[in-house]
Amino acid sequence: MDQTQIDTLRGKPVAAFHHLIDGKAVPASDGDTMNVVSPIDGQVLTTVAAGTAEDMNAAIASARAAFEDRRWAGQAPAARKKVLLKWADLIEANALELTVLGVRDNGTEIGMALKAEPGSAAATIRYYAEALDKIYGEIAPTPGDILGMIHKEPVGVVGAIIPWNFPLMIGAWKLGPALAMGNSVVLKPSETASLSLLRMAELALEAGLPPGVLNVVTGEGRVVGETLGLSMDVDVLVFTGSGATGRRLMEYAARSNMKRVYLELGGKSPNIVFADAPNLDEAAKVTAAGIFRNSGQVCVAGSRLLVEAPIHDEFVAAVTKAADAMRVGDPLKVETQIGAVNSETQLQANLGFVETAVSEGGQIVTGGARILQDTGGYYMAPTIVTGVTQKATLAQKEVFGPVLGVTPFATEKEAVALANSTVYGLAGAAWTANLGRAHRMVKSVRTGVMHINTYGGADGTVPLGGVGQSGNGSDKSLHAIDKYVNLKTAWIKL
Ligand code: TXE
Repeated sequence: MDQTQIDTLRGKPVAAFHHLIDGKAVPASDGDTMNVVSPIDGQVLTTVAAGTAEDMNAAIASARAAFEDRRWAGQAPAARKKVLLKWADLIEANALELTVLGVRDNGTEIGMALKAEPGSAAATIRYYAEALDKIYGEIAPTPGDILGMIHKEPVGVVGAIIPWNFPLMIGAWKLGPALAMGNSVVLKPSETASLSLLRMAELALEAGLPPGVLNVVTGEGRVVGETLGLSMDVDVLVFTGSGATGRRLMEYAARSNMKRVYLELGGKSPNIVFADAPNLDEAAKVTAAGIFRNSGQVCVAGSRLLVEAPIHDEFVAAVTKAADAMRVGDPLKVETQIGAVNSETQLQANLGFVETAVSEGGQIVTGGARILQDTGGYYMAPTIVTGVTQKATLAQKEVFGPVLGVTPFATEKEAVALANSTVYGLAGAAWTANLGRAHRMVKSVRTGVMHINTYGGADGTVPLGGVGQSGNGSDKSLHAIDKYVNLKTAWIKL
């Protein structure tokens, strides 16, 4: 990463963005716009269209028309592959521009953003592009003079609603398999992170994706998101975000056409450290990174540290040292390790969680406060709270901020019971040199993703999904494709 190049890009004014509907940049039907406030300094960066229900319906109609006339689904798989591969190349070629635009919008530190955003989006789109002509139907072993065939068909119009923490990466997790399978998509990015996604969608058109196959509508969730959720013309809804919104999407589906709904929701992921962990220093550093990078705004963040009692004090001291050494600040400086919190609202929510934790008996070991207020931006010190009981709010509710709660345990059985004591089940980790225990933890901790002696793993070849109230269905890997196809049985009399 070259700081001079980054500084040049950050100095550029950002023109107003419109929706992308039917291959064209379109303002809101009533001309309304929303300010985009940069979390770096609290200043207005530009505007996006404040979408109306009418705008969303126009986008859905465009996607429906594109699907019905088969302008994309009807192309040969090799042709679709070529377009998607070109799109991935364009994302890579414009990676720094996309990253700086995205960071100015959402505040993620640039080192992480460059890899996790365009880097991962390009890899994801390429992965599904390469897969698309290797996925086809089956001939069933049906008896006698009748042949049973199973076709895999695109579902139709996919509605995708995504959050602000990693718009390109999470957007690509939905767009890659949906478009590879021949669907049309209407995507609604978050109010507080639309810009880089809109730019990435423009690149899809440049790569040759036919107009109408991918539409992006910006605006309030309660307006355009709700219209998408309630539409009779949307066949599948895919979502990453909060449990409250996920629940609403299920209601919308029930109240409209019973569209399929796939949710990737929050987590309260346990990071369990046993006294026999192979390298406690390494575990401490990875633990700190596993909760504090991107200011804790990571769905799989290891936000609950469960430590075996005899090493509690020593390990907390090591994690505190690692946390205090992380550089918080301007996310567009290459040396920054923790950027800005996405919005003032989120920052206030984070501080509220810390206050509650203290009122419930927790002790702040480090952090706990807003910092760098003179920048006008939204920054929070990495925060560690000890003495968090199993029933405490900090042990039960997702903060989505740089706040780590610590709880000691005495036995493996207790560790598992604590780990499984929330409504969530997204990710978790266990640190141990005992092979049998490692396998037992993978089996007994109720999550979609489990790490042993590490935290995080970004490869697209494995699924990411949760159990319990962390969601259903998975993003990533070939398994994600199932969400975007219908199985159709054909009986042929021979
Ligand atoms: O989420 P929302 P927000 C959690 C995290 C965070 C909290 C709130 O705890 O603090 O959620 O974040 C759209 N119909 N996570 O407010 O509201 C909205 O416009 C249709 C965890 O950003 O769920 C945005 O595009 N759509 C999570 C998207 O939903 C609606 C990542 C997500 O916003 C809608 C994000 C409605 N009625 C938040 N209301 C993770 N674990 O990865 C909102 N939206």
